[in-house]
Amino acid sequence: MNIKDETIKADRKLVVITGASSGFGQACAERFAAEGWLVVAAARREERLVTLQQKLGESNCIISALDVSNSDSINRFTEFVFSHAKRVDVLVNNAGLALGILPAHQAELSDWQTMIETNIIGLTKMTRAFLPHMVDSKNGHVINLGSIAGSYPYPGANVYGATKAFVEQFSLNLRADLGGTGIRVTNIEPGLAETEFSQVRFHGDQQKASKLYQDLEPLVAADIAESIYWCASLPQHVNINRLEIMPTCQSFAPLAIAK
Ligand code: NDP
Ligand code: 8X3
Repeated sequence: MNIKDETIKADRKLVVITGASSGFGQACAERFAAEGWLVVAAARREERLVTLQQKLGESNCIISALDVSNSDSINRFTEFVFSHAKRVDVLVNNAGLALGILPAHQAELSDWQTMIETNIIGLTKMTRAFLPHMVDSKNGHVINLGSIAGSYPYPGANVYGATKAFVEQFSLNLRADLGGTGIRVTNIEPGLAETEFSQVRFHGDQQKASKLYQDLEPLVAADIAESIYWCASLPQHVNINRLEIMPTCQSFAPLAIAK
């Protein structure tokens, strides 16, 4: 963590972004910084965060190591943020991943466990850590990264899709609990988007990942960052509950009937 005290105390809108070392998270950091927000960018790969900070400038971007699947790391990170910041305006719970595309009876249990620990438990703990501060300051917006996979089943999505269904319902239930507090909650539900997502899903098989996006126009990280920024920048009395976004080339398949 590298931070000058006066930077974080400055009276600027502050956004905390998890998984800011790549894809949507990195694009969000760039989008919010471009609008004058102070960005706290967190992820496990610190060297990536250093490059991001160099690009955005130290006065616009604070970086911190964070592993959302590790409770101590979440506690250290939360303490760090709130020992310096008066308030957090937006928390973007973006850190997440899919691992594997095998059918349920062949999938790796360890992949399932990592997805659950990251996409469900990590996101839940981050939210629980930040919410009391938001409620106390009567200010805040939790923006979660769900997925179309949380609403629509497809072969191989088994646990990944289920984690995103959790995120969808958790986001709606947060809205119910936070009624009257002024805290906003949004679930962003993107479809096919070209980031490092598929490289991670295919366990580093770059060729397989690139092939998925060949001959089509997927969403790109900047599209999602724009949507997230739009939700955050709407007037305080407007809450986008869910925002489902697909590339135009993606739509729905017929239901499968086995014969
Ligand atoms: P990327 O793989 O490009 O980025 C994922 C980010 O999550 C990285 O910065 C990674 O950082 C971070 N991350 C993963 N595990 C952890 C962890 N344990 N602790 C902290 N950070 C972690 O993928 P995307 O940008 O595409 O994905 C971002 C989110 O969007 C995910 O939740 C994903 O499920 C969701 N999504 C993606 C879609 C797509 O098609 N791309 C569509 C719908 C939703 P590091 O490894 O450095 O920790
Ligand atoms: C990622 C989108 O369609 O690959 O959440 O599951 S999809």
